[in-house]
Amino acid sequence: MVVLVLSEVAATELNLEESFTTHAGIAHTRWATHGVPAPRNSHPQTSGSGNDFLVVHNGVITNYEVLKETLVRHGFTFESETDTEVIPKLAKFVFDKANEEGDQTVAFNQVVLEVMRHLEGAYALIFKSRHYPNELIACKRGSPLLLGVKELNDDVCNGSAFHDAKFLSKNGNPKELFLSSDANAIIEHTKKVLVIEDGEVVHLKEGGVSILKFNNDKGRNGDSLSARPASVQRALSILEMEVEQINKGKYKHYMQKEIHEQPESLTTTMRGRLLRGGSCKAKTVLLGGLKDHLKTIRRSRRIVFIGCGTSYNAALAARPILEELSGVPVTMEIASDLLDRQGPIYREDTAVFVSQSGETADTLLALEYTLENGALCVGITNTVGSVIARNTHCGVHINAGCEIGVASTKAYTSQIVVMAMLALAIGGDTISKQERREAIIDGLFDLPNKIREVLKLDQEMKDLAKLLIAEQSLLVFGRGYNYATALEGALKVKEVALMHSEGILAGEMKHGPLALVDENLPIVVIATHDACFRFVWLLFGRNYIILVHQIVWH
Ligand code: UD2
Ligand code: MG
Repeated sequence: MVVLVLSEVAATELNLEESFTTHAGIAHTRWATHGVPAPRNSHPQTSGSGNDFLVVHNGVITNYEVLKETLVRHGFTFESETDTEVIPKLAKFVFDKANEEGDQTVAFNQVVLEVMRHLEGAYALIFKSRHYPNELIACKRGSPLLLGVKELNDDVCNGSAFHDAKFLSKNGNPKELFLSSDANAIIEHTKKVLVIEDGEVVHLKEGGVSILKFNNDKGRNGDSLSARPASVQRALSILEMEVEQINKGKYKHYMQKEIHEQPESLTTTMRGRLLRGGSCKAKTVLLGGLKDHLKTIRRSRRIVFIGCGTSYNAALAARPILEELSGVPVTMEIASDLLDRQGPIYREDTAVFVSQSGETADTLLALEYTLENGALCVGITNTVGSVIARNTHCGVHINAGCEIGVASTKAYTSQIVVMAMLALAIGGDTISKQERREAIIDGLFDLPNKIREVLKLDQEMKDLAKLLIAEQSLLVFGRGYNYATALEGALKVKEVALMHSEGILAGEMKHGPLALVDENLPIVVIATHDACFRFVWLLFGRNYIILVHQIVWH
């Protein structure tokens, strides 16, 4: 939806010839979340004419209306419809106030600390100011932020900590520093990164880095300009991804590439965790991140899956197998709905948080809520170092490799496989279920090959899509294991094809949705040869398209 306001573009009069002597710059590619896509709503946002402070922002400021009112009362005029614009204006307000009070020495990071004290919502921010040339400040709460460091001497950065400018300039090597919300933007420059944590303020100055930790309580009690936030020591970590991973290769879109990566991504997800043959005769599962917690999980009163969208659907797909093998009741929660209801969570519960990015805002809020209620919190994420991975008591990284396509594909199947392995691990080694467990393990080992077979249907799928492209609406039916596939399939059609689509539990067909059905409405039925096949066949017979999707266990 690129409705750029052309007159506004023309009026910006960018001088592409002009050069600057600054060594620090900021930029942003952001979907407009407030206001139309137009230069005035794009980032950086400014404090006003003169550009005293400039800010790029990833996230959403929830109290911007109140802040805006206050700033307007102090004489600021707003030009954009963004939530972000309050931030640079607040920075200018803080800076001017400190200067009026005679504090000529107010440091850039102190201005930002004071600004942060007033912001609510989720954000990763980078600040630039003409009062502090060649300096940048970055800070975050809720949204992800990484610092990449290039060209450090290897023996200096390996596992060692740094906390001030002196450390970085010690080896005398030239270096480049990158700040980004996403590892994909940094990886082509460096693999050495520092994952910035909530409340931290990163100050880049004269080629050095210092990190301060914003102390909430201190801030609340009074003026953080005079409070002394603590300096933080952090170790660099190494990104486990390759530049090739973010190239499209022979594929037209990242999403297509990621769909075709599933045999490999699933193999990586299971590697070292699902074991059979070799020195280990028995077929078994080993989840390093959970082994110390399995006893607690087995003894819990119930297991609650918490997620949103695709991650919720993945949990729904895994629920039957978890119920079957663990004998523990399993309930499902959509993260935002759990919070809206303030649904009961008990100390005896095990809550499993599912999120590809490990940063999903609703899931994160539900995690905070669940931690407060004392349940054991387990994470299932694709991103090492993400907030959910760090804040859960334990968990499993799905190791699906980075996912660039906005609509999740390979992460979905890897999440299901991790949850199937979770079910096997919780189920333990009861003799009565041994045969069933081994069949599931064999099925999982075979899964990458099955997916290779399914992917050969690429052309048939394209032909089918052509048949459906002009339709207004599409129903997707499934029951049993295939219910989740129906929901996820319909979600993908909405997200990617922008067509109305509903995933429906086939058993519910006669209780309402049937009214929609006439000879024109296209219906996709997901029917595998499992215990539910007979019902589906009886219901739909040969009159409808039947896609036999031999994927997971049956
Ligand atoms: C770990 C290493 C892997 C390899 C392997 C060798 C990491 C990230 N993984 O994999 O590189 O050395 O051991 O056996 O170093 N966790 C959470 N919440 C989450 C996800 C994970 O708390 O949402 C914890 C988990 O409990 C564990 C740690 O993070 O303590 C690593 O989890 P993992 O799934 O990567 O563990 P594992 O043993 O497969
Ligand atoms: Mg997503």
